[in-house]
Amino acid sequence: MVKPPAPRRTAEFATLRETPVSKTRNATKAATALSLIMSLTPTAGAWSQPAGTPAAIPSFPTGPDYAGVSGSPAQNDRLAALCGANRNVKDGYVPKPLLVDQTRAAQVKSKQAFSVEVLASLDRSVAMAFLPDGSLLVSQRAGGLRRVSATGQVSAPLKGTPEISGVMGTSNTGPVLDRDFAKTRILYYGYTLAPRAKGEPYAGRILKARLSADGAALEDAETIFEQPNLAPRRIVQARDGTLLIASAEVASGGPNPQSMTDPRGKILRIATDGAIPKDNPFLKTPGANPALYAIGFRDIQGAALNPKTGELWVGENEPMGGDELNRIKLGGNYGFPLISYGRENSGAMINGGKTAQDGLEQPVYFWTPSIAPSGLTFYDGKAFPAWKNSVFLGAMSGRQLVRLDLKNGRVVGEEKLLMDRCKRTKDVGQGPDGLIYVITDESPSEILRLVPARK
Ligand SMILES: [Ca+2]
Repeated sequence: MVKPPAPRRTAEFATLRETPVSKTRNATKAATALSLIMSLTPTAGAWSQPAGTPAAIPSFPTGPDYAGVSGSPAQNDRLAALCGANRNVKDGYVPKPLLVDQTRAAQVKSKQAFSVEVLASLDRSVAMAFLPDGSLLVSQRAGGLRRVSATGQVSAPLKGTPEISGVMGTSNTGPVLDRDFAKTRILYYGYTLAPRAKGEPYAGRILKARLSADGAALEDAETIFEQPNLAPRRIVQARDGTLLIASAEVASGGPNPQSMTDPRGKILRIATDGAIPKDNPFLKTPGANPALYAIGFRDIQGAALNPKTGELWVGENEPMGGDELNRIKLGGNYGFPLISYGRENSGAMINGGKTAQDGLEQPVYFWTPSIAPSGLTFYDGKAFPAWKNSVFLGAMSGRQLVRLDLKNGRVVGEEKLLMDRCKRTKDVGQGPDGLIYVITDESPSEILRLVPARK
């Protein structure tokens, strides 16, 4: 068995490459958080791989039940002819859910007629924010930000954005506008930095900056938070103003998501100046990283607040199958890699195929085989009445936009949209106009706008 690496010591902070934006007036706060972490016991909560001989990689008969990706075998045959085969659909592994409504909800076809406009095409992009003037601010996978006007004009890259380096393909979050953006023009942006030398870890940073009056540059940029092995995928501002940061695990089967020190496979919570909130859930846990908010994730690539409750919901990629929709509780442990409805990328079972354990949170919903969920949003607009209160998720390998019907916080129906376009989808959001915007995960990316069909 692979022995998990010893938890990283935070002295690695000192070796990080500096970029211009890191010369911050807030360096003191980051240093305070750093020294706090450095004083902690690094082994607390570390997860150990179960002892024993590695099991053989099991095989599962392929198909014909691949409803988890495409909706039905007939649908899949049609899509295979149109888009090419989907590598996930023939996986025959179908784990038994703990709760009956946790997977493969009834496939629905809503009566909502709509058309799709291609608003713009631009270099491969990650995520978007909606600016008050009706334009979009979009982050690019290779780094940088561009504005896209309401009529689809794409700006030059914004000045003042940091250099970034990828971790598992995605190296940055979308820009996230502060709730007072209309007054302050403040936004947040997370990204990873390459290791400075071989053998050293990458680091993740959260940047706070002001969008210039003409929208062409980031100004007054400051690093408010930084940790080694932080891989920020999404940032959401909670109702109380704090920032919730989803950070990915890179290894297929863990082990870092159960570590109480390492930021991999976690949701972290910080104040908008980078300080640690006094009510973070693990402050009294000996040795714990004080920024931790919830633990036990693989790779969250979508996150949004439920507009009715203010709770954070996330979409999570497991290695092979078992992708999850989760509703986040303060201090919750979401189980990876102790429990999972998926398997490692090699096909090996994760922790013997265990899918449930007392004290570990179950997903609201999961997909086996994988759809690779990305951006997530709740819809509460007026443009699509039939979709009110739905959850939308982009899907990368699933090449679709998923819409889920919720009832009392449970999934009661699943609709697969945009499949005929054969595109990976990376982000989905609701514009201030109530329309739905989608970024495809392609080179180039398209920005799609869903518009109700005229009667
Ligand atoms: Ca989980």
